Amino acid sequence: MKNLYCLFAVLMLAACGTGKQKPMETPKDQLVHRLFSFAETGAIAYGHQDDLSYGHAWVVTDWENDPLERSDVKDVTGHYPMVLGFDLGGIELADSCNLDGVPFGLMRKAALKHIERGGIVTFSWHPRNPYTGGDAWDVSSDQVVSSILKGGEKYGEFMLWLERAADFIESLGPDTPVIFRPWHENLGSWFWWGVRLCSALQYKELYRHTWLYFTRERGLSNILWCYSPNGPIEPEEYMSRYPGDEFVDILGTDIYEYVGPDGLEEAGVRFGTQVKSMLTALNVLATDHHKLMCLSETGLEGLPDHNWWTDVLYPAIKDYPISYVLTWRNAHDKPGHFYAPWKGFEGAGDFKNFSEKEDIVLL
Ligand code: BMA
Repeated sequence: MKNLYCLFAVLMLAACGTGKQKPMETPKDQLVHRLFSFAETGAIAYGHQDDLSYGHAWVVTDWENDPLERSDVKDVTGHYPMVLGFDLGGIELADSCNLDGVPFGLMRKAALKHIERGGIVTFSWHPRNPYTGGDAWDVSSDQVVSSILKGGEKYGEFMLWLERAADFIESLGPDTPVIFRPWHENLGSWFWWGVRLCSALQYKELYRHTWLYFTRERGLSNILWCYSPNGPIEPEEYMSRYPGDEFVDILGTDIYEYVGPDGLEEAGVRFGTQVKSMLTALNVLATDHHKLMCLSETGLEGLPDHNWWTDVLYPAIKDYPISYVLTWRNAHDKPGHFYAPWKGFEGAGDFKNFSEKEDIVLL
């Protein structure tokens, strides 16, 4: 009898204990908390697009046997970028390589390896134009978005495109949290989902439809959704096509530096002002909506300013709680199209100095 009482007491304690325990953190929660902890401690993770698949003058060819240890960022700083970006453009037609020639097999392997090393992975998507058959930049028709929404003539075809993109993310495994950033730079008009190509309602519908399919129909709960219009823009404009709090985890923005006729120095000053004003606005929005924030894409093509990292980028971002900043790709087949230094590049030292700032986090 005594033993039975003991057993009862033990079971009760165990039950109470379980009741008090917090619900288990999902892999998505863990990544959300990790990104918040960067922001809360004033740290900013550094990211680079396509970093493990090619660099300024090299490309992985035999990806199945390659250890994927090469990185322009690592060649210069000794560290991999903390965030690795990839683009799914091409997955919609079941291509074997993406629009920039990265095999999807390599992408999957690199993403998993990077996460295993402790890194974070983000996906953008430049899908073709489902209405005209052109590419993501084909803005010849403003009927594209309406044609793929429910009731539209391309709805069925587009569902297959979503299915293929979801299949790829699903293939990473349910415990692999990733950031997905579809329908980006939507307040410009250079992509078929841009501001002059569809109504605000249609855009929101497109984003929500994508979210609903991935999350509800496919059960992909490992995704952090990033909304990333092009900047700089006013906060009201930023929110004019915001899909809604339920569908977004990270408020991002893409802002590049462009050199105009007034020269490099002015371009840097202009870029700094734009980034600061955009991040000031995003900070208010992110606080109000309880969201993370990031500079989802940025850079100065070809880095003609050899002190860009410490003179321009760092002062522009250092005072804002962005979880990460990602610079665009170093194309191996277009010598001037690079956004991170590589070994031998004259301005590499400044990037190393940037990477060694105590609030900049690499892997
Ligand atoms: C652009 C350029 C293109 C590329 C596209 C998608 O900014 O880098 O060469 O195809 O992004 O990655």
